[in-house]
Amino acid sequence: MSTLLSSTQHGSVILTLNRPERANAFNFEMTQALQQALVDAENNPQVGCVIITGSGKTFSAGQDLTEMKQGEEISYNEHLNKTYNPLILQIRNMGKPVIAAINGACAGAAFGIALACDLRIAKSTSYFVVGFSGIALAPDSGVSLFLSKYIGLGRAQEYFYTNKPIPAQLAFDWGIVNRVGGFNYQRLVTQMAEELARGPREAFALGKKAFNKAYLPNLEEILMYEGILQEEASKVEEHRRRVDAFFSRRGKS
Ligand code: T3D
Repeated sequence: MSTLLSSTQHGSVILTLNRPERANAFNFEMTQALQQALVDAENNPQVGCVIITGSGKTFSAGQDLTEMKQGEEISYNEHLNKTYNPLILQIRNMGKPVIAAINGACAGAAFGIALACDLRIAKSTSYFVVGFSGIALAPDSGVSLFLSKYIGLGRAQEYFYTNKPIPAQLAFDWGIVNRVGGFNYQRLVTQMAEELARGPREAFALGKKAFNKAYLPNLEEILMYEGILQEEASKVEEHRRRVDAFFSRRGKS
């Protein structure tokens, strides 16, 4: 079964993260598939809008921790520079609107990906978790920048330190999320995507560049810096201990 499903609907491409048995956590294969799908969407003139969502009950749990458990020798900085950093830049640099359709829990690097999208539409039962501190890591995937921009430095740090969930309604009140839907969630996503897919395409692409320059001029630099800090965090014993604890709590030591 493919780790990323792709379908088209009224000028939009829907990219569905598809590892529901692992809470749609990103392994290397899924990250590469998403990178390629975004290139294809950018190059396809039939596509005016991209939707990223998750299959089953989760949006995504972020990085697949089993890859971290196996890869004792992995350099987190190198890994970030091959995976989430280019992905985040791709989302921001593509000349088409990208909607994150948040169908369930969204944690860690997946939170960064969702925050990098142009809009977020959330199911009322969904929630966000910064996630990193739970396994003794620093924020990456642009979370340090995006989250503090959306909710302010004090709140962003609080939710990083405490790892408390941010429920969809609170995320809406704080401006992280553009729309929250209950029974009408799917319709909100479809209507918004259809509207954005109609364009005006060239103006949308230029407008996105303007917002990037105005609001995120140092995004690339921050992503690189987060990678350097994450490398340091990954070498601290507490990180390995917490990853092991995550799996032993679930009976998978
Ligand atoms: O170098 C680098 O790239 C470093 C970068 C790191 C970036 C990161 O993303 S670090 C943060 C990693 N993510 C987490 O720490 C979050 C861990 N997961 C959770 O906290 C929870 O699962 C959720 C808040 C996401 C809740 O999701 P939910 O309730 O929809 O699912 P669940 O029931 O918790 O999990 C379902 C299964 O997925 C479960 O397996 P089981 O017990 O049914 O066999 C669980 O173990 C598994 N799972 C959940 N998260 C992960 C995972 N497996 C691998 N990796 C995960 N991250």
